[in-house]
Amino acid sequence: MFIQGEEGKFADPVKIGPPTDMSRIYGADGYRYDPWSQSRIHEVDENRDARTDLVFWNKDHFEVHHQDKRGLFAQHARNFMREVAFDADDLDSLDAGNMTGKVLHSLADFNGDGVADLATVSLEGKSIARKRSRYEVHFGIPGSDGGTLFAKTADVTIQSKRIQIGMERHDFDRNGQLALMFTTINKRYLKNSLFKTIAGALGEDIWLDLEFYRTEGGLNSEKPNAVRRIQLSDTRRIREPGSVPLDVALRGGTHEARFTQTRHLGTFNAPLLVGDVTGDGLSDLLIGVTPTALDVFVGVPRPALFARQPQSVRVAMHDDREYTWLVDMNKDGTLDILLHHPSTTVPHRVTMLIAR
Ligand SMILES: [Ca+2]
Ligand SMILES: [Ca+2]
Ligand SMILES: [Ca+2]
Ligand SMILES: [Ca+2]
Repeated sequence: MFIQGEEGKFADPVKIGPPTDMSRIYGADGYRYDPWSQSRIHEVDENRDARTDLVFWNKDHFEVHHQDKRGLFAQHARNFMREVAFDADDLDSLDAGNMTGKVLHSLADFNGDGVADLATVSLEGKSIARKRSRYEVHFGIPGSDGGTLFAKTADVTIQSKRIQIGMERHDFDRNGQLALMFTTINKRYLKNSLFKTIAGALGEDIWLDLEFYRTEGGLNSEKPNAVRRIQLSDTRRIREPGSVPLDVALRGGTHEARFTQTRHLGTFNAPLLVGDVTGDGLSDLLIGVTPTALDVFVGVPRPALFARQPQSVRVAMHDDREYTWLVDMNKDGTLDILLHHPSTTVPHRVTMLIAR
């Protein structure tokens, strides 16, 4: 890590984290596949001095590089022990073998008390019928030495009848309180059968649920505050088989091998964007629904997160989340939509939608 100072000079580099497994990083056509996430560095304020520190898991303990007043990170890491048991810190380990285990998901302040918390994800059950997934959050406790401890037992468990294949954090109303977005899949889409193959050939689509949980005043894991659906496969390409193997579902659309896998060549992840495109400070949810339409669920104040009915925007969409971004192109404080349409036959195109 090279930190640039005020005069443009870079400080001495700091080596952080385990060695990056470069074999899992494919060329530049993977916009979303970054070596930084491959190194599994967590950004939290471990010593609670209001400066973000960098933490990583090193085989059997955490190591933290504290940030100093100048914005530089300590050359030497300090160890802190774990109290929470898990098998690995690498999410990729869940999509291999019989796909069971408990993995460190992330360190972040989930309950907004300023102390870092620890989240794990577990998969249990060898067969799809017995498969169960679970996210657990262990709230951080201020340690007597100024550091952070994690409670041994989970404070919050978020379970679903469906299989949770991913979790992202978003601060939807920019009040420092995170909301969690789980992507889940019904088990019936994970089982291949002659019936599913026929249904797939007839165009039955696979759907994912997006389950949103607010965390204000503690994480309520009983029931999501909002659920929206997103289509998994893209019927514009080859017919998909109406089911998807769990390992492919767990890898999602941004993994390194998606261009070389032989099944599920079609777009795995339909466009999904979260950000404020209306300029009211509340994040909106944008989902690509057809090649020519984008559904915009406008953000609303709590307890709901989004308007019930979407506004449909007509636009030649890219069918792949990989090529869509929200960026403020004209610097007016409202996010705009940027689409890259790659092509092997004609020059690449870029489309911009400026939010007004
Ligand atoms: Ca700190
Ligand atoms: Ca916390
Ligand atoms: Ca908004
Ligand atoms: Ca703008």
